[in-house]
Amino acid sequence: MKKVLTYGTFDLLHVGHINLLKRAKALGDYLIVAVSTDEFNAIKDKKAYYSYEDRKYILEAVKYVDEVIPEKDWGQKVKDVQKHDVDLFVMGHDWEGEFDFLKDYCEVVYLPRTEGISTTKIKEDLNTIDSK
Ligand code: C2G
Repeated sequence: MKKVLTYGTFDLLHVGHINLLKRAKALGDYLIVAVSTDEFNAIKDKKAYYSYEDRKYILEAVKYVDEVIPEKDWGQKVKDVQKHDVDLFVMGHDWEGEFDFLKDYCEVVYLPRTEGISTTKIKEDLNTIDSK
């Protein structure tokens, strides 16, 4: 069984996230998603609309996702790959090269991002609607 691992905040789940998860799952048999905790988001200087618990619950309902674990810090990836016996690490290409150190432990693939959508854009567009 080929195990795939990816990380992210996955706030306000949108087609860009789904496209990433769909393609990541297609590269293996079992997809683990490490979702940033609210505390780690603060370190990433991100304020998610949904709590960690809600973002985890939503992702667990996505058919491409087999398991959701917490992402608590930048330094856990090697341990996660080893603990979960991961064969392939996948991220969007906005992270190209950032996680190449994992190549000593598993395959590393960066996939093209989905253009025209992001959680930030959703928030900005909604704010614009409200102000009309
Ligand atoms: N993504 C994408 N296309 C978009 C938006 C996001 O492919 N239009 C991908 C990102 O490249 C990432 C994943 O969806 O692989 C999750 O995106 P975010 O929730 O923004 O994750 P991020 O804040 O980049 O956190 O340790 C890694 C970090 O936790 C990554």
